[in-house]
Amino acid sequence: MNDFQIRYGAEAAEALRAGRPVVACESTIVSHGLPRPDNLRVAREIEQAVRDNGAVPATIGMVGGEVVVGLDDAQLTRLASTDGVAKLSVRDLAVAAATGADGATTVAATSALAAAAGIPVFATGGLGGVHREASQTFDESADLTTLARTPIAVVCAGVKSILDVGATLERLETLGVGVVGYRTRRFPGFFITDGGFDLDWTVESPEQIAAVLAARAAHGVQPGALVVANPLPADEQLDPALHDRTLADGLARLAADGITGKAVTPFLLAHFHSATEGASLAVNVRIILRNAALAARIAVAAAERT
Ligand code: PSU
Ligand code: MN
Repeated sequence: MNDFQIRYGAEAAEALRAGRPVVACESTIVSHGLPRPDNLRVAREIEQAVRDNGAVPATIGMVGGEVVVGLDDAQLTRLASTDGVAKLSVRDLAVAAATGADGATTVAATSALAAAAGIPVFATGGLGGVHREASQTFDESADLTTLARTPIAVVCAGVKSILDVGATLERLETLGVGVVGYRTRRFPGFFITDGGFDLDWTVESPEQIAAVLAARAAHGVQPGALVVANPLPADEQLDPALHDRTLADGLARLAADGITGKAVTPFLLAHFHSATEGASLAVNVRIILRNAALAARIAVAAAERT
């Protein structure tokens, strides 16, 4: 636990001090990835899923310029319900702090802050990655380069199919980020169970993942993250035909509206949620809750080893 310019929620601070299992949770999925008012309910359900599986949740965000690890309910409500909450990657944290901003942290910023706070496991929905047409736009999420230098396990359902999944996997390899499938050898595509690519490694249990984390730390040669890819069961995924139609339409609108940069991911997610009349939202929520539960079980297994 590090207290340099980080405010801790009471419960998270107590659990970290006592060496009890803690799971970091992300705020950008709440403020920019899910529509109101479902987002606040889901944020609370994520925390409950962590608790139900034996760990303490610490949702991370920025309130009035202060980084908070373990947002309380009033702070969570503020980030979920007010306009003008910034989307903060790592590079934004210092500027946002100095200007007293409210902000939600992306996978990149949440991982970096969680690792600084001594939290070994982080639950999210899907990673950012290499966008389609990145060879022209250079749009690759800072999630990837941050994970290359951040020692944390990130439980996710792969990367969204709105991205270039193959290119993202190649970049994770280049950057030295570990990737394992949880009980699968196929890399999931977020809304869909199978993102279309094989994985080299599969792990079978939270205990085995905790053993991977322990070996990584013991070797001391890999500075980066472990991505734990946890697919939705096939019967819970978004209908692949509906998915493909919605994606094609969303990409066309993106081009027509000239949306670029950090607005791309929120735009495409909002398009999915409205175009599928909530079907993608229900799938998105299932994904996050399943990831929160698995992350908690990994945190429990990791705490039992020490
Ligand atoms: N995946 C989701 N919902 C999200 C995001 C990812 O299912 O809201 C967010 C995460 O915070 C991720 C960010 O870090 O999108 C990536 O944005 P960008 O592509 O601008 O780096
Ligand atoms: Mn981007």
